[in-house]
Parts: sequence; C-alpha cells; structure tokens
Amino acid sequence: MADCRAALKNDKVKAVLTANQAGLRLYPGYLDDAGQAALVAELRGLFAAAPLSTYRMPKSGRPLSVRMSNCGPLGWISDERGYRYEPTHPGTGRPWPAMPASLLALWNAVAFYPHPPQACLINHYRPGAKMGLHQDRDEEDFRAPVVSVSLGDSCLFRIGGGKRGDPTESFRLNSGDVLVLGGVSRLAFHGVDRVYAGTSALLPEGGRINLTLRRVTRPDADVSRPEPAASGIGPKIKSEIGSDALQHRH
Ligand code: MD3
Ligand code: FE
Repeated sequence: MADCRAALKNDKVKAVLTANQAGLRLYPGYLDDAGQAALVAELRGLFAAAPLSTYRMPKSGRPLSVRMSNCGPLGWISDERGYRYEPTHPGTGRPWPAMPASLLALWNAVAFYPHPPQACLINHYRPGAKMGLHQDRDEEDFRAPVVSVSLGDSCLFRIGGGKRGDPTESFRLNSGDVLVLGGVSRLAFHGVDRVYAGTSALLPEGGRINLTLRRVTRPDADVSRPEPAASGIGPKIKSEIGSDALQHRH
C-alpha cells in the first residue's frame, strides 16, 4: 500500500489517498469563519421551511441517528419503502427549498462537472450520532462527483474502496473542510465513526452538519426520459445490508 500512496499539497488542495480512493480531493478549511457562519445562517432559514427529519431504514424501520433535510430540486429520503430521491419534503409535502447560490458557486469551483447539482442532502449529527460504512449509489450517474461540506464539530471520517472488505483509511473532517469525491472514490465505501463534541463553536447547540451536493439524473436523459411511473426517481436497488453494530443508510 505504501507504494500507491500519494500526498499532494499546494495552496488549496491536500489529498492523501490510495488507488482505491483516486479522485478524492480534500480542501482543508476551504470556508473561512465568515463563510461558515453565512452558510449556517442560510441553513437556519432552510430548516424552518424543511425541518430536519428522522428517516427510517427500509425493511427494518430502524431510525437513523443522523437527522436529515435537503435543498435543491430533489432530496434524498429513506423510509420503510426504500431509499430514493423525491421532489418534496415527506413531512410538509412542499418542494425542497432552493439550493443557496453559495452552494452552486462552490460546486462550480470544485466539481469540474458541466451541470449543476440537483440535490443537497443535509445531515445533522447530534452527539453520539454516526453513519455506518455505505456506498452512495441511489444516483443514476456516477460520473458526477459528490461534493461534501463539513460544519461544526469535527468527525472521524472513514473511506475504503469499491468493495466492503477493502482496506479503509480514516481522517478528520473539520468545520469548513470541503471534500470532493470523484473518479473511483465516487463509489468508495465510507462512513462517519464518531463526532468529537466541543471541537467547534460554530453551532451553539453543538454537533455537526454535513452537506453533500449531488447530481441525480443523467444530464442527457433530463429532457427525453419518460415520466416516472410512480413517485420517486428511477429504480433503487440496494445491495448492501447494514450490520447491527453501526447504522447504515445504503
Ligand atoms: C465518498 N455523508 O451523506 S461526507 C452521505 O459526513 C455521507 O455526513 C457523510 O456519507 C457525512 O452519504 C460523509 C463525505 C462523503 C460524502 C459522499 C460520498 C464521502 C463520500 C460519496 C461517495 C464516496
Ligand atoms: Fe455517503
């Protein structure tokens, strides 16, 4: 493994990766204090319109410890019927709030992808919340990266390869960090093992917020694809079963 490790560093980007995680880019402290505070202020307004919800795992109905909301045309949800993207908030029935311009600008700056994001999943971790190792594969197009923004308390993030058993590496994500998951890292297993309480003063109530900007549909299919038969966007096939030790979303 030592042979295939590469450490890259310049003013903006720092990445420590193995071949399993090629395409991953970490921008430590991409957002400064003012940028983080401005984003949190936008999120407060957003939560008033689209409250954070406790989603349930398909089949088991077990609640996730992370609470979630979304903005943008589509939002990721989970309930007994499965994981999927929906155009409306499951509680209010209203469309998700618009994606803030600052997030569109962030995507344009770091994604290197010629179409805008369609969904921003907002994860809120209270102390003790975590997210088990999973893949993000409810999207139709894996050519677009996922762009993640961390706010509030630091966490221990873990990422492996395209198979559940592949070796993993862990590093901290701190408030203001931006992580871009492109290339083969787009389908890497990943999760959040723990949140370190008291490591940031950004959120007075404590905890951690993570935003993930995502492309959901294939750009070339946007116009021509037929209407979905029922609610939800496309078939959602789950391949992984969560272990009991950790909570799994995918
Ligand atoms: C690697 N969120 O929302 S962010 C998720 O911190 C999710 O809330 C975690 O995993 C969080 O699905 C991790 C970093 C991240 C986001 C998306 C990825 C890593 C990823 C997609 C593919 C591979
Ligand atoms: Fe994920």
